[in-house]
This record gives sequence, structure tokens and C-alpha cells, in this order.
Amino acid sequence: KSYRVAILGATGAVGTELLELLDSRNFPVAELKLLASSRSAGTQLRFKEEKIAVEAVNEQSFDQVDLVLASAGATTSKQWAAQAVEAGAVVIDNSSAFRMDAQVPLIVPEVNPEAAASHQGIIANPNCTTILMAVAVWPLYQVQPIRRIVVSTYQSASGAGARAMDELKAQARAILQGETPQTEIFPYPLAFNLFPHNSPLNESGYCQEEMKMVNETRKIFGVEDLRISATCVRVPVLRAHSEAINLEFDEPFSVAKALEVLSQAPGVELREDWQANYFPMPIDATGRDPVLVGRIRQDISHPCGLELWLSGDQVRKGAALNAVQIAELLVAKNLLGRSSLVASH
Ligand code: A2P
Ligand code: 11C
Repeated sequence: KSYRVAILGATGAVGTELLELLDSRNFPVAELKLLASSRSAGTQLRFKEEKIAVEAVNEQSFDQVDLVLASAGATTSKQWAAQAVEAGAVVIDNSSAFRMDAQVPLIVPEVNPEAAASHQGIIANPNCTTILMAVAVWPLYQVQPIRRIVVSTYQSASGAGARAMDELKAQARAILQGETPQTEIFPYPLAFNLFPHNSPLNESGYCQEEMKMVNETRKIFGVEDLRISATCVRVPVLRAHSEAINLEFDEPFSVAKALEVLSQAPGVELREDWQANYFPMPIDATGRDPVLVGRIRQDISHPCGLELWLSGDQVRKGAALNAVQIAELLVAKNLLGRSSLVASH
């Protein structure tokens, strides 16, 4: 069986990667529609041997479509998702629009694939930093409950989209030529600099990105009161995010045990060479599927604490790959298409 698929936001950083992954993972595509704004209507993109013209999304875009992979921002998702579901499609949405909606499963396939069965047309793909942390922390959590997570992120430009990646490159070029870097997407120069994530702040002083890590992780793990504190920072890296994670278990958790668990964990690749002081780096995670984890050590400040470090491709596992894995899950469980929707509730 194959499916009629639409990518909403096909010209973006994640959209482009979705196109590549549908091809390289041999997703059963019967027909592919590429949707974006009117700005890029007519742009030709390649899928396998075919060139497909991008269409401006409109009322008829979702007719006869089985699966929509949406990555065009929350506003666009809110505008079109209901219509796509109405037309009979399942929407896997990469934006923040529906993630905390109780009707909408929020899925990291390595953690909570079973949540897919209850979908009512929309499935949400978590925030990139949340996905990467969940892949690394869940296998440990399953062995022993975690009381508290303290995480600091080092987030690449790609998290803010394709134009933000271009902006970082242009800023670096400008600075090297002795010119003043221009800012358009980012509020401050990112090249040769970094700044706390610029999403809106709440009354307790946490920004939206930090609260996504808290609330989304709780929902994915199914642990409502899991204690998490996050500090999210944008760094001048092109497309892989890194995270320093401190875990406090309810009992001591040895480094040896963590290594044993993580060496077998799906989606995780251990990267540690203590002699060479070599650990996960964004350049090694870029373009790769697994979350690279390393630098696992006992927390010297707490007997039940463990420190770890990870890098993961933000565009891939942090977004497009996770979405395609969800789609593969739907295919495997026959949860895609109008008939499945009727059958699933
Ligand atoms: P477009 O190229 O026409 O602007 P990124 O996250 O890399 O910035 O990409 C965002 C994606 O979302 C792009 O494909 C962009 O298309 C698309 N997009 C942005 N706004 C809209 C909109 N109002 N309607 C449809 N697609 C949109
Ligand atoms: C970033 N993760 O790196 C953010 C942006 O909720 O999908 C993605 C926002 C989201 O800036």
C-alpha cells in the first residue's frame, strides 16, 4: 500500500529534510504534494527522479491526501490542520500549535509509540530540544525513576529555520570582512556570539523554549510532576543542538549502568574517548540519525546525580526524522488514512 503525502512548508529547513527522508527511507509515497506560501509557488524541488513544483497552500490542497507532514510554523498549522483532517488526512505537525492539546498525541517513537493509537487526525512532533533529551533520558528513566532534571541547551541556528541559517553565515562573513553583521531573524548577532533563547518569557523568568522542555517531556514520559529546569541558549552552530543534562535519581545510578543501558538504547549512539577528550560535537551529529551521547560521569555534588552530554541533528531527529518515524509507525499499525481514523475511535 502507498500513500498520498503532502509536505506543508516544503521549502523550509525541515521541509527539505522531510523530502530527503521520504526518499532515503523508502516511505511508501504514491503521490507527493509540496506546499508552502505563495512566495515560493512554482519553485521546483526534486523528489527521486522527479521535479515537483511547489504550490501555495489553499482550500483544495488536502483533497485526496492521506498524510500531511507540516513544518511551516504554528500559525500556518493552526490555519490548515483542521481542514486537512476534515479532508481525510492525518497531520503530523512539527509546530508547537497542538502539542499540549489533550486530544493530540505527542510522540517520540523511541519513548511512547503506543500514544499513536489514540490519534484523532493530528499527531504532534515535539520541540527539537525535547526530542533529543527524551531519547537519551528515557532509557535511564525506565531503569530507575528520576527525581529531577536540570538541562542547559546549546541550540543551533537551524532551530529558527532556513533563513536563520543563512543569516548566521552572512553575519560570519560580514564580521570577517570587518563589516557590521545584519540581524533580521535573530534579535542580536549570533556569529561569534551567543544569547539566551529569545522566545517570550513567562512571569517566573523562563522562556517558552524552556517551558516546552518541561511540559512536553512530562507529557511524552507520562509523568505529570517530573521536576525539570531548563536554560536554553542559542549558539553559533549551523544545525545540531547540544545539551548538558544533570539527572538526579532516587538512588545512586552508576556510570557503568548508564553506559550499559545507553549502549543498547534505540536512537542513541555513545561517543566517548576520555583519553582523547573526545565527546559528542554538533559537527559529528550533523546529517546523522542517532543522538550522540557521552561524557557520562557521576555528579560530584550529589550521590544520586549523573551528568551527561549530547549532540543531535536538530533538523533530523529533532524534527524531520522524528516526524517520518511517526509516519512509519502509523503505516506499520495501519493508523493512516480515513479508514483508520474511523476504526481508531
Ligand atoms: P515559503 O518558502 O513560501 O516562505 P523555515 O522553518 O525553514 O523558515 O521554513 C518555513 C516553511 O514554512 C517554508 O517552507 C515556508 O514557505 C513555509 N511557510 C511560512 N509561512 C507560510 C504560510 N503562511 N503558508 C504556507 N507556508 C508557509
Ligand atoms: C529553536 N526549537 O531551536 C526552537 C524552535 O516549538 O518547534 C522550534 C519551535 C518549536 O529555536
